[in-house]
Amino acid sequence: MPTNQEIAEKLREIYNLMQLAGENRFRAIAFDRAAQTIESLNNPVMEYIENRNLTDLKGIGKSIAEDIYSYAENGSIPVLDNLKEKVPKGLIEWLNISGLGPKNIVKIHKELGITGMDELKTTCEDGRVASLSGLGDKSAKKILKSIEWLQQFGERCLLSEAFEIADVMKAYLEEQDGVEQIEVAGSLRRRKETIGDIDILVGAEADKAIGIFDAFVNHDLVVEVLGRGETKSSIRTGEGRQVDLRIVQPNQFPAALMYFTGSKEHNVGMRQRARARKMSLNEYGLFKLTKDGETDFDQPVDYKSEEDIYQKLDLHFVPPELRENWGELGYFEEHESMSLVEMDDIQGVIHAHSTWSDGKNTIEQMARACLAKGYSYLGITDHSKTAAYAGGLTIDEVQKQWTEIEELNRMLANEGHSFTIFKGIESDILSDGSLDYPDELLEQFDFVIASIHSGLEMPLKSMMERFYKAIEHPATRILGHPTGRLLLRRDASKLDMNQLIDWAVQHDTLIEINANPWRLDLDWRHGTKARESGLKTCIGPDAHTIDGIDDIRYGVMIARKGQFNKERVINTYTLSEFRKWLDT
Ligand code: DGT
Ligand code: CA
Ligand code: CA
Ligand code: ZN
Repeated sequence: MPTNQEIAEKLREIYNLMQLAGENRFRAIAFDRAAQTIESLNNPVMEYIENRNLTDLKGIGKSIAEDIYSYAENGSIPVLDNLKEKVPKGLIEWLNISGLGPKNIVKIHKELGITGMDELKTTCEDGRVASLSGLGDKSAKKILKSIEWLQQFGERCLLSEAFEIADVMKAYLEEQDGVEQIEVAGSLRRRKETIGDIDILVGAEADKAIGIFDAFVNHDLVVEVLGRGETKSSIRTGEGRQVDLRIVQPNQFPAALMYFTGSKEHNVGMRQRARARKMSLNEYGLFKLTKDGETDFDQPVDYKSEEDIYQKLDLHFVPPELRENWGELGYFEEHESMSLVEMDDIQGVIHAHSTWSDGKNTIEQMARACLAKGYSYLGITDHSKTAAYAGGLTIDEVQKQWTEIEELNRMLANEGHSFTIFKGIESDILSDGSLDYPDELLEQFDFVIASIHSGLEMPLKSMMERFYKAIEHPATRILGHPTGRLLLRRDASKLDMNQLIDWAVQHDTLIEINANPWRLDLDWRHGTKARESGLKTCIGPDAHTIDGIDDIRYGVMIARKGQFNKERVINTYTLSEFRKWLDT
């Protein structure tokens, strides 16, 4: 049974191919709109398919409805199949190149007669792309840079994507006969913001391994088996993600888990510590050394858990998120633990958009969703007026929005909820560093998130001046997604994050951890600096839909990796504590 997501993807594929095939633009856009409608449906699209009433949905006409019925019935859509035959395969990949739209793709393809990514790269380098009318030197350089990005990172995916695949796979493998222990390892267990491949580790007796691997390679997600051995198998999913499954003896599980969790650098440090204590640590376990300094496999050191292994090396347990070689071995030699924020600590949702700007849900829908998810406050932060592309609010609209929020708060209180919607704004930081409304208006918001959305490529010095002005502005409480990066897509702005953290602390401004899986900045790599400076943050989902609120989980993962405890995350405050914080 196709999911909403799957059908939306098919429709979007048609949209992309139509553009490349030079079809009528409005016909193509209709598919994109239909994809959006289905993506944001709150109930399964199958219900509409079964009732044959898809056309009841906004933006879905008779012909697209037929396409969807066809897909649900026989797994194919004639118009899609035709398009696939018409459009050279390589060109579809070009759509991933940011800054290269379908019109130019078709132009380059027709005029230079190329379809491959490498050919495109060469023709960007040798000036052929630049010589085409309407493209030029600058475009060629931009395309080249994007290709380099793609080739460098195309094999990686977002934490969120890997997390969802691993969740499904883990739940499935857990049920298999003989699985005694199971854990996700690798960069995913360490909660890196992007993931190369997904590593899963199982503890099972050797005679159970065949059956478990059989189940693994036959899972629905698998489109290709990359390798199958006695202790390890690898597969690829439809989206091109690789999953490695390793099976070890149950008694080896803790050492193997530590080894395959990494990071490699953390492992190197651990092995050195073992050697210094006349022991040897590897993926099979912890062993004594022989007189000649060789691993003595006949003399294993007893352990039952990762904790035990750390303890044998005179360390306290290092949470997986922190195993990145920033000095964690030194830290956990001295400290018993580091207190880290948890998902259950989060009390409120700060940084959310509504239909007043570019969000897909109304404030009331967002608020009720927050209530249902157990939160006790919501800080609505639509875009400010300069962000016209995102439906930024005029001064007049701000006033109207406030009236709506006050009414909603009264209504929720009357229903007996102890829940508050706060009047926030995500104000653009303009290129000179000023905020987007007059000071008198800014002061009246409950809080202001100041964010940069344009002019992201300024030189370092002017960028820092711009940030300073925004941070020192008395209305600014939070600096939003500070680097402007989009993971795997767009580089961070040039900035001196250490300086930014110092300024933020001096002016009692938070630096957000934006929980949108594409952003996840403040980057965890600044965690030590942030902790030592006492920087505070709030974990903001930057939600544009009800579902987007749940991205908070990824923000919490990054906050933990960035060494944040509960106290330094403002949206762990209770409603009354948060209100108090707003008043300071
Ligand atoms: P990724 O997949 O690129 O996001 O990053 P990881 O860390 O998951 O790397 P991966 O999948 O190549 O290997 C998983 C873990 O296995 C890695 O974090 C540490 C361990 N490991 C793999 N190869 C080596 C190695 O050559 N030396 C050491 N010390 N550890 C290794
Ligand atoms: Ca990996
Ligand atoms: Ca791997
Ligand atoms: Zn923003």
